[in-house]
Amino acid sequence: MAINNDVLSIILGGGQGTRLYPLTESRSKPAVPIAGKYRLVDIPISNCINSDIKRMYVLTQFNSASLNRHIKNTYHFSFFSSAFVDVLAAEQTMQSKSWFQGTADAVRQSMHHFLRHDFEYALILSGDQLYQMDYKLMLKEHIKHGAEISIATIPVNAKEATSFGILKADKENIITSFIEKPDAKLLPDWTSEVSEEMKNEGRNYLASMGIYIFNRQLLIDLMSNPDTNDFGKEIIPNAIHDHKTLSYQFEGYWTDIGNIDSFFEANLGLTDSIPKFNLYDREQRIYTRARMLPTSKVSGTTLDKAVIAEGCIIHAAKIETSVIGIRSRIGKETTVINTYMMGCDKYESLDEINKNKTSILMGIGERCFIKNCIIDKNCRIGDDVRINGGKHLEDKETDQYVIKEGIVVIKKNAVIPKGYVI
Ligand code: ADQ
Ligand code: ADP
Repeated sequence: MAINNDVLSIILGGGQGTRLYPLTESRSKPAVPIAGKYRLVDIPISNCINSDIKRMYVLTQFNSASLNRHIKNTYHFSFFSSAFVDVLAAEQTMQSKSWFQGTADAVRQSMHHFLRHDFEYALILSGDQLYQMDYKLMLKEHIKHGAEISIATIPVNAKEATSFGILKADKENIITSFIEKPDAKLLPDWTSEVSEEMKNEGRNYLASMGIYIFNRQLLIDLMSNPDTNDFGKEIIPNAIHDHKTLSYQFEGYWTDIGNIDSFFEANLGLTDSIPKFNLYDREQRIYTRARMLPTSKVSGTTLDKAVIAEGCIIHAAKIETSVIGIRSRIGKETTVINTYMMGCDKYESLDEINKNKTSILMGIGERCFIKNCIIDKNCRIGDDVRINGGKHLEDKETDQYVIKEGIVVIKKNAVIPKGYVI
């Protein structure tokens, strides 16, 4: 089967993006930097490329220069190939009532773009999940079962179950019932038979991963109903009764990184000795922009569970359980713990540094203490700053930072003056 000719991939790049605010203040969600050198959108795009699916649309609510630049500079395919990654931004205005109507509405509004292509199956993906998956295997099962829709599913525990679509399937894995984000009271009715291993972890509920395969004609038919705006809330719960819908169960690592807390956890998870998300897998590599940066230079620093991207200049005393992004600069005697620092877009030249002797340099200064923090790009943190994030802090927003569930998020381009304490 020539999968690239049969499948068109549609990546749902994000709605309003409020859950990842302030990281989405000046960029669309797919462009949010993760793991020191990648963008969120690199995950589904890389999974597609690794599955031999090379025609992709990324749907986003607003057309950020950052996302377009990243896609344009990263995904170059051969001149004669049919492969492409195109960004389709919602064409409404902020004032329009039809802004942010949900996932199915986003697909509906772009159907005319999709239908210009030959494809048998539409693969619909979420843009804010961390996982590695071979969609070829899912498609194989879809075809084998003669399904019209397939949904990738994963066992989850009771706490997680209330924030996902939960379903039940028969012995043939055909979905018989589906409920979007069930109330905790309803959960006892929604348990499924899962493997012994999953049962032992308390993962007794089968959740939709928000990854769907639709047969072309069925997608056209479903999208012709203008009253349904969301896959999870409307399309899927209705469609399972009339159309054979397969549950394709996945038991690998998968996590939704749609909010600050899970985004932070997923990034810091990369510092584990054997991370659940494997960036070192040659078979399932994650692609991103090739920047040709120099190697990182570290001096006098104790490193423990540190993931450091290229092009950094580090003099810190200690970096522990932290991800340090491209071109980061960290000054002497500074301690960084449980922190994701995204890095910088450029280096300040020696000339610039000498000219602006009084201003704060990009990166983190000297003698700072930084803990439980996300530092967006191009921040300037002065000497002797102390940021001690944690559950003891209340939610708060200032011009320069936001505190959400104890995590201090320093906004892009923020300047934190010398000696400041959070
Ligand atoms: P949620 O993740 O809560 O549940 P939703 O917020 O609709 O669903 O987002 C799905 C994906 O689409 C996300 O990547 C989001 O950023 C993107 N998205 C949302 N609105 C969009 C829009 N207007 N334009 C473009 N992209 C948009 C869904 C399912 C559940 C399932 C979980 C798994 O509804 O059944 O369990 O995903 O994460
Ligand atoms: P973000 O990661 O915050 O979304 P951008 O996508 O805007 O940031 O910046 C990413 C890349 O674009 C960087 O490599 C940077 O060098 C380059 N860049 C950013 N702003 C400019 C600019 N004004 N002119 C030229 N290149 C830029």
